[in-house]
Amino acid sequence: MDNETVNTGAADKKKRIFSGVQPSGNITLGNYLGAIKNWVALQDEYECIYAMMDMHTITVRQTPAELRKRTLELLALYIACGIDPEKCILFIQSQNSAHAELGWVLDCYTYMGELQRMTQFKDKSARHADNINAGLFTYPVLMAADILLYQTDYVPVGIDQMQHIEICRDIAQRFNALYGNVFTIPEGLLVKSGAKIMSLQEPTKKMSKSDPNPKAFISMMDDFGSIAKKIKSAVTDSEGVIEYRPEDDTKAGINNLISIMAAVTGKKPEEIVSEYSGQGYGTFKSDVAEAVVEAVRPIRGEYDRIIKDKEYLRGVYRNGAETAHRIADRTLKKVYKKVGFVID
Ligand code: ATP
Ligand code: LTN
Repeated sequence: MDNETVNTGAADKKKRIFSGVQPSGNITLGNYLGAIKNWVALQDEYECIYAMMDMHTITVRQTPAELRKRTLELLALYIACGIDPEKCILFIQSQNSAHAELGWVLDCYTYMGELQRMTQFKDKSARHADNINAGLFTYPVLMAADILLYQTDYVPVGIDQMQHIEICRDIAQRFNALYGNVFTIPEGLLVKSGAKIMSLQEPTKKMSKSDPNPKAFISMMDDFGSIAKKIKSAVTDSEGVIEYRPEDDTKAGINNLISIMAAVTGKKPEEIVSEYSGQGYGTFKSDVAEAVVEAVRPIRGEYDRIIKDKEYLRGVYRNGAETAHRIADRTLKKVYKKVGFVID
């Protein structure tokens, strides 16, 4: 984590963090290492708000009952990973109407040309050519609303989301230039290791929970046997040398396994390389598999316990929505007043 971003503000006022994951599928090891794991470390130092981004999820067609179920599972997983509902605000995006409301206003301050450049839009519209809906196109505007509503200072995300953070900053700066200091300008917060975990089958592509090939990703819900099997059958190269060369695509598979090992053990890639120098891929893969299983095991234990307690989970998200609404409403009122809506 970038230490320069440690709270240096007024002693009594913690800086604010906002982030979220879409309940769009089984949460992957990439989501965990690139995002959720790092949120845990931030909760003592910052005021943290973490949401289940269900409104973003419907930009791609979902089965309603599944979406509802996965939203709760995601909340249980956040808590199982160590996010403490006593310290953080945890809520479901659709339970705070301010997101859609600010999203609409910001739509009117965002240009088509800016949105057309977004990589995620280009990727997803290619993958879902039969459903290129307007929501998929304006996705980054809703994401900007999510962040700006809370006067967020930092947004911890994986590298794939940095383009969305940039457009959020542009929209906020444009709005502030017109109306004065309405929004805090947020910054993305990247982790050093785990910021981009790649597919196990096509290691030049990011590991994605919506990948149609289940061998390409590790789900946090996979049984331990299949986690090990997927890692052992990960695509590598024929060179047979354990070296970390992030700029070399022919080493993408090994680079990725080294990154995964680094992220789960907290070691540096160079340390791992020297530990395994001269050894074959087989031994290394077995050790990576074991390290990943050991990282996932305690989370799964907690998850299995928490997911059964629906009343507890309901208490957490209801409570979270109430607090989130209260904070967001202050920003929304300010925005409505600035653009000329009658607010009393
Ligand atoms: P989808 O496949 O449905 O687009 P996704 O797996 O890309 O989903 P998101 O919900 O878009 O996941 O992302 C949640 C968080 O996880 C974001 O902060 C994102 O940057 C991070 N993340 C997603 N995939 C990876 C990955 N492969 N490596 C590291 N971080 C990732
Ligand atoms: N776009 C993100 C999910 C997301 C998000 C946010 C992350 C929606 N709104 C606000 C951080 C802050 C994704 O696909 N990972």
